[in-house]
Parts: sequence; C-alpha cells; structure tokens
Amino acid sequence: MIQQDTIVALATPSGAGAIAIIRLSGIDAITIASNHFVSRKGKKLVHQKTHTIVLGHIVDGNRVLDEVLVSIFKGPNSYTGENIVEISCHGSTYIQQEIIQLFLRNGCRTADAGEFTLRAFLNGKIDLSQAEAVADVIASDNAASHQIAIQQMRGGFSNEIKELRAELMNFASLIELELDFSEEDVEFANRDQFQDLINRITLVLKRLIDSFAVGNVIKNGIPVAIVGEPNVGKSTLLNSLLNEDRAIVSDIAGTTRDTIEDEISIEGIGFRFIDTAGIRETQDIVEGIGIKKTFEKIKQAQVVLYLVDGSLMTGTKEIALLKIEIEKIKNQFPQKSILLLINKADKIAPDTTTLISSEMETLSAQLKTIFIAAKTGEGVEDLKGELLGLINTGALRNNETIVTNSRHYNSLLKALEEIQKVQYGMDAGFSGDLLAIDIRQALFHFGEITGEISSDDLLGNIFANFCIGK
Ligand SMILES: Nc1nc2c(ncn2[C@@H]2O[C@H](COP(=O)(O)OP(=O)(O)OP(=O)(O)O)[C@@H](O)[C@H]2O)c(=O)[nH]1
Ligand SMILES: [Mg+2]
Repeated sequence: MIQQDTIVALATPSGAGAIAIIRLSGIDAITIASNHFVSRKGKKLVHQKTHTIVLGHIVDGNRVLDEVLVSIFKGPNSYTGENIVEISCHGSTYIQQEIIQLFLRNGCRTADAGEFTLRAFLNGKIDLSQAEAVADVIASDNAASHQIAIQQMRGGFSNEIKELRAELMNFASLIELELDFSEEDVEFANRDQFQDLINRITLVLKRLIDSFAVGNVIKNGIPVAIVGEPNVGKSTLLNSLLNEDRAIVSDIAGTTRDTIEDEISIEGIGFRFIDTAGIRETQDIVEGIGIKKTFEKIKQAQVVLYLVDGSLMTGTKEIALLKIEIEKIKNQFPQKSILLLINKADKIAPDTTTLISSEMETLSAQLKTIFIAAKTGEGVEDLKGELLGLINTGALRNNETIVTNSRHYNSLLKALEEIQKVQYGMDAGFSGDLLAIDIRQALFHFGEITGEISSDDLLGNIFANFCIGK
C-alpha cells in the first residue's frame, strides 16, 4: 500500500528546547526538503546517500530560517518504509513553526496522530502488535512496563503468534484439500501431528491469557486502598510510602474527607495507593460522602491495607472486636488480598505486642499481619516486600512474554475458544469440512492480533491514541 501524500510533524515534545526534530515522510519528502535546504558543501539533498546526515540551512527563498542537521532515510529502508527526512533544528517554538509552515505551503500536509507508525504498519515494516508496543514504550514509566513494551516492540510476542498461525494455516489448507478428494477418502493432514499442534497452541494460548493478569497490573499499576477507622494513621502511611507530605495528617478524627491517590514504583512495579476517609458512623454529610467513596475505592482496589491503631489495642476485648471487624471486611470483599497493619507500633508495649501476635495467630493463617509505625517508617519496607509478594512476577523475571493489551487478550480468548471447538471436533471424529470452519475462525483471531486481519475502524482507534509525530 503506497501513501501518495507526504506528511510532516514535530517529533519532539511541543515547547522550547535545545533541539527540536521535524519529520517528513512520503514519496516527495526528500525532494520537498531539498528545495528548501542549502548544504554547507553545496550538495543537493536529493543527491545525498541514504542514512547520512548533512549540515546546512533551511531557507525560505532568500530568508534563512535556521542552521540545521538533516538526516536522510530512503525508502524502503526507513521507519515508515517511505522516504524520510528528519530535520534537527534549534528548539525555539518560532523556528519549529516556521519550518513546519514552510513545508505545509510546499507540498506536505500535517501528519495525523500516530500516522508515521501507521504507515510503518501499512508498509509491512512492523505488525500491528509491534505498532501498539511503540505507544506502550513511549508511555512506559517504570522498569516492568518498559521491559514488556520493548520486548513486544521487538516482536517477541508476535513472532510466537505468527509461527503458530503459519502452522495452523498449513493444516487448514491440507484439511481443505481433503475436501476436494472426498470421494477417495484420503487424509493429507496427519491427525497425530495435528493433535500435537493443537496441544501446543492450547498451551501457548493459556499461558498468554494467564499472563494478562500480571501484564494488566504492570501496565496500569496495582491499586492498593488504605482503609480503617479515623485517626489510625492512614494518611501518615500514604505519606511515608510516597516519601512526601501528600495528605494532611492530624490527630482530629475525620481529617481525610476525599480520597487521595498517588503512585510509586516498588522494584519496577507501579503501585497506586489510595488514602481514604476513615470508616465510622457519622452525622456529617461531607464525611458521609467520603466514607461512601471509601467503599467504592475498596471495590476498585486489588489489595486492601486494613489499618488499625495498635496503641488502642490494650486487651483481649479490643482484639476480639478487631477480629469481628476483619471478618466483616473479608466477607464483604472475598476476592481481594487484605493485609492487616497494626500501626503505631512505637506506642505498643512489648507484652501487648506478644499478646496481639498470639491472639492474631488464628487469624493470620488467612490474613497476613504486619506491625508498623507509619510515623517513623518502621515496618514500611516489610510492607513493600509483602506487596511485591502478592504479585506473581515470576513471568517477568523469566523474561516470558506477557500480554498487557486488552485487545490482544480478547483475541487470545476467542482464539482459544475456537481451538477448543477444534479439539472437540477432533475428539468427536468430525469430518474435515467441519473442522476447517473452526480452524479458520481461530486463524482469524490470531490474525487480529498481528494485524493480518484489520479494519479501518480498528486502525483508526489504535492510532488515534498515539501522539502526533510518532
Ligand atoms: N505514635 C504514632 N502516631 C502515629 C503513627 N501514625 C500516625 N500517627 C498519628 O495519628 C494521628 C492520625 O494520623 P492520620 O494519618 O491523620 O490518620 P488517618 O487514619 O488518616 O485519619 P482520618 O483521615 O481522620 O481517617 C496523627 O496525629 C499522626 O501523627 C505512628 O506510627 N505512631
Ligand atoms: Mg487521613
């Protein structure tokens, strides 16, 4: 597919900087740039070799706009597969705009969001999942999401899918060939080999589908709600985790009214902590709204840190009440990971600590309990370790493919469904023509991921989320 027009856009962030890069892509990119560039040595850009850099001036008639470096990439050996010119100019917003306007008046049009990458995809330089990974690489803000995005951009994930798709495609054609010879009762597709392939595909699909649980949290950060009664130290804990005075702390119960959220990275994985209004019966309308919000936040969170004021737990009676409270929370949110944090450990007498520990033992079999002092930071590192332990980061450490994109996840689920139908058909001894239908469906969903099968709507959706100039 050849795009006829030449596009231009600023590739660096808008605003002033030391250097800005303006990018042109399309059949006429080099000719257009050449018409407005005077090199130091007097050589025309159109005569310049591919993959070289030239120093010179961008000129509008007699007017010199800037001294620049121009990089030339001749298609098809370029990012988009087309001719590309990248102009590194001085980063004044005025110069940027003057140069872009010059090209817009002389044969270029403004690039749409993600259009350079879209062209790379349409010209077969990268597949769709790699194109999507480009956006993820740009958006990645912690080590884990970065690692996954880079791996996907380099094609790790799509190669795996493409190989299986090719093998499956091969069997589909063999089975379909049998249909042409149906009178003769021949089997071109060896059923044992086919079963072997189906087994392998099922295994890979299941692994990829499972990985989304990790991938999704890594990409979006793991929501962790900090909840408990007023004054137990929730906001103090948030501040301690973030290492800054983010939330107001006071000894007045009901200080936090609205939820406060912020993200930190623990060993490369993003955690989004949500400080909430303390839960209690209240007549105050605003506080009541805050408490309602607390429960909504618990619903959205994956992990709940249930905080109690350890200095108030002076006897068995308080501990018994706490146990009831925790049972309530656990029953209300059975699918959440809950950690019990006994705060203000600095104010708990040693023998009380022992008492609480032993009383909690029955409970801690199901509920991890940690003593902390949010104010001094004691136990906060242990807490971080516990949080990391809740996430299965094994796949990440082993550099396995992790699916982070919900579009891919949905296609994988549908592909698995079709493969299971094929399996069912094989077990039931279905004829080739029936098997072929489900195989074609599975192939369709594989193709959706890498973009062998795509619609304009889908492409529009994906690339609309890119920045201009990428
Ligand atoms: N001694 C001691 N005091 C603490 C500790 N953590 C918090 N506090 C104190 O407890 C009081 C309440 O702390 P906050 O962080 O505002 O409590 P909160 O749970 O956010 O309270 P609400 O927002 O009202 O629900 C403050 O005076 C804190 O300084 C701790 O580990 N040790
Ligand atoms: Mg608070």
